[in-house]
Amino acid sequence: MKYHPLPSALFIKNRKKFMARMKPKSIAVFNSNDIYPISADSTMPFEQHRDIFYLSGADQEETILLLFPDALDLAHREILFVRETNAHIAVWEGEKLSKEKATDISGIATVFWLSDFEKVFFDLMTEAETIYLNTNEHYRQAVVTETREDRFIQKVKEQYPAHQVAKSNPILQDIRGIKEPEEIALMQKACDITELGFRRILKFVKSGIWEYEIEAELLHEFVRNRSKGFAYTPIIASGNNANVLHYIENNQKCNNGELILMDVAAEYANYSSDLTRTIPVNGRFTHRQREVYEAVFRVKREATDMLVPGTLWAEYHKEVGKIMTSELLGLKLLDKADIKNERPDWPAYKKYFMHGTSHHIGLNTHDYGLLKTPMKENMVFTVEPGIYIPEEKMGIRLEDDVVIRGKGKPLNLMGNIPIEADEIETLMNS
Ligand SMILES: [Mn+2]
Repeated sequence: MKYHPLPSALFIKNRKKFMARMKPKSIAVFNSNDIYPISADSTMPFEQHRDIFYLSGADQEETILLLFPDALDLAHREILFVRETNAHIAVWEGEKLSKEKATDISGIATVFWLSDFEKVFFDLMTEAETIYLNTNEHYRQAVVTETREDRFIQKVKEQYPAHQVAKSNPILQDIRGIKEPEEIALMQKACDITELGFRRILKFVKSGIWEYEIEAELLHEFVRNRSKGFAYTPIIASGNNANVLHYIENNQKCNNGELILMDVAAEYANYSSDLTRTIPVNGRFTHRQREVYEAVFRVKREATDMLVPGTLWAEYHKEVGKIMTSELLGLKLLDKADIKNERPDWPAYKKYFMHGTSHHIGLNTHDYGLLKTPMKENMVFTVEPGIYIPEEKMGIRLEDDVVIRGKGKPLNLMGNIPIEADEIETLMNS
């Protein structure tokens, strides 16, 4: 791990919150992700499952967390199972978690080797009535591969048919949606690393540069600041490429007079940041580019102000739609007839702004978090309006990450990252 050690107090708090929501006499189990194969003996870099990480801080493959708040033996209320290391593994793969280290990281006193799991689990299941299974219920999930968690669920259902089952995911969606101060500090760190990358880019971009050269500069800056790299696949889209919302080829030349839309951000300690900036290739916005830029920026500021406790996500999106509609009228992209004839299920503004304005962010870029109940303090959201005009070969999106506060406007974790058109121009020309 490149990141500095994290406070185990965070994971202790997180488990306490989860266990407070469990039914009497119930066990919850959380599995690590698999290491995914490419082919032959090569594998994808390991990415820990965010739920076991959130509850234990264990960032190692094959780790299992078991929670059993009503266990008769106090030592069995929280157990971490880790892969047993040996001299051979130490030589080939390096240091793995020892039992002591696993306790340090997680704050869990009882650590067993993974090979003891079946025996211990069977014994504890005889004391339990309910088993919590961790299915993926994220609103955007589309998983076709079988995860380690899926295999565990199958096995439990076959081997323990008399137990009741319960769902971990709704509890996690709720508690992970509201961030602890330690988590906000880690997200701030991710945003600060992103800022370093963006400032580097402002000095680097000029006519004739290639999109992948920008990607390389960012990765360099992220990794040298202890990030694993991009929090999500970077979008570096010059000119008309910005009108492909998930453009990730990043293989085109940036031409004089075009804009570059960059949806690029660093992770830190598995926490995401999510930034979008749109800058002129040659360091100067044209009159029209600036006009559209200012419109997006105004929508972003007004949307941000609405992110306060009590706001409903769906209503918020409707309000942002209204603000965007008036900006598009101002830009002469829509006229009154377009508004009069719009369909309630597909308002006219969606022709130029077809995606959502905000999503939860945290351990996942599109994070867990309740969306149908009023917003609460310490939820963290992106704010990312955009205007996409294929007929003008231009797309502009601006995005920051903000924390909802108890009173007043949200805290912008990206408040130091240049966004004013004048400041962008000054920095690009200095
Ligand atoms: Mn986003």
